Amino acid sequence: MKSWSAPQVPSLPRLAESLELFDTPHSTTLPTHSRQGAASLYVCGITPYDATHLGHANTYVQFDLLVRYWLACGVQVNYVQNVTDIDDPLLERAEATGADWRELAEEQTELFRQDMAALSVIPPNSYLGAVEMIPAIVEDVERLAELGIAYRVPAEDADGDDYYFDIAEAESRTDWRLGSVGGYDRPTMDSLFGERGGDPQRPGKRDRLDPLLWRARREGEPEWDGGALGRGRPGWHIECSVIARRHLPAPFTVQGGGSDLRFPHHEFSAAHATAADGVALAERYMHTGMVGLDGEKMSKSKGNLVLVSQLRARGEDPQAVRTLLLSHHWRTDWSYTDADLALASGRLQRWKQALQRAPEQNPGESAEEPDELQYALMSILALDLNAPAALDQLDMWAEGHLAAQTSRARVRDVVLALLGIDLADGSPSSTD
Ligand code: 5CA
Ligand code: ZN
Repeated sequence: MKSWSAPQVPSLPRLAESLELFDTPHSTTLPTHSRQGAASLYVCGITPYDATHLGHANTYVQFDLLVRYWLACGVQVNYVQNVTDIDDPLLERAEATGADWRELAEEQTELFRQDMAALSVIPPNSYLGAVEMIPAIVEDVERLAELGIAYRVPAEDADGDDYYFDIAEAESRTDWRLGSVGGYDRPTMDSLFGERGGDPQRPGKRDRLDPLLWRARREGEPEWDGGALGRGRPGWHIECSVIARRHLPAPFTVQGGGSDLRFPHHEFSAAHATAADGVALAERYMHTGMVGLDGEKMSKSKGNLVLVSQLRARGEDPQAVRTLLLSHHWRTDWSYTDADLALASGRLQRWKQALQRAPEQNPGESAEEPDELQYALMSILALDLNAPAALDQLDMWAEGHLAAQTSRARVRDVVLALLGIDLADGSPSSTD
């Protein structure tokens, strides 16, 4: 599937990689290395039944910082993202609005691409829809069934059987344990499963948390050839498990998404991978904080949304939106207010004005040597991608306390490459 247009990313003098990231399974910050100069990242993409809200935008902008940090260290990044272009919420929304589910998905995915491009998010190297990956998903579910880690559950309203993942069997045969990725205890998982797309009450399951792998054909639902499984459509966790492993070397460096994906989604994507291949899915699992509105998590199902496309339509500068997002640490939950966006916008203007005052030339500057600002920003980002502290450094620079001699062009390149914020772009203050 086509992704979106890449923003300009200036190349900077290289600095050695020394990254530490907070890893959900270990519940602590751990050194995270590329392997032979290559890092691999999978971030769970959108379910395209509604437009990109600030919560989604925050997740992708925060992972964009990781990509930018690696690139600045000369690491080769292989980034994969999916689009859940077939799943219950998409079909339910299409049904409720009388739309064709494919058109709804394509329309919303296109809007997402535009929002990501406007926010200067570097596109993934591979952008893949669940639908185009169904043959590979079928292969994996067939394999799990052959291994005896998937089992059939008869469905009254279908011709064939549904397939479920057997948690107990996977635990007895692999290193994976329920809770080992998301870090939740059983009572918490019991209470989250139903809220997050699971079907704990489904009769015939061996464990009420066993997740769906393949849903047999139902009247009125889209269906695909499932080989030995019979016609139907894929479950959710197997989608990301397969897309990631078909396009990245497992275990890949980082699996990412919002904290709502700690359980069940990332728990079971990892479990499916270990059960199918005997290899862990990823080395690190990063979960971004939830963005809310009026004290509640922003979600398509609740409808309390601030859409990126609406902010753009009302003339807000996407760079100010990006500044607002980066003023929060990637792991923090926070709530949107218009007042905070206005503050971010003012901050951006002050940086743009400071850029105009920066010296045109710095005789001491070399193309191979990082300057003081790049050192400062990269050492802060190396410690768990602390964007708010990086923005504080920019405030210090704008007030003349840091890297005052760094040339205008170098400051622009450093800030643009590392933070994706263009201080020379269409600045009203640059003309006054
Ligand atoms: N398609 C699946 C992942 S495979 C999905 O969760 N889609 S989504 O459209 O609901 O969310 C897209 C991404 O945004 C996910 O990584 C999700 O964790 C993240 N996300 C969703 N809501 C929020 C929020 N309120 N704040 C921050 N991130 C969010
Ligand atoms: Zn996913």
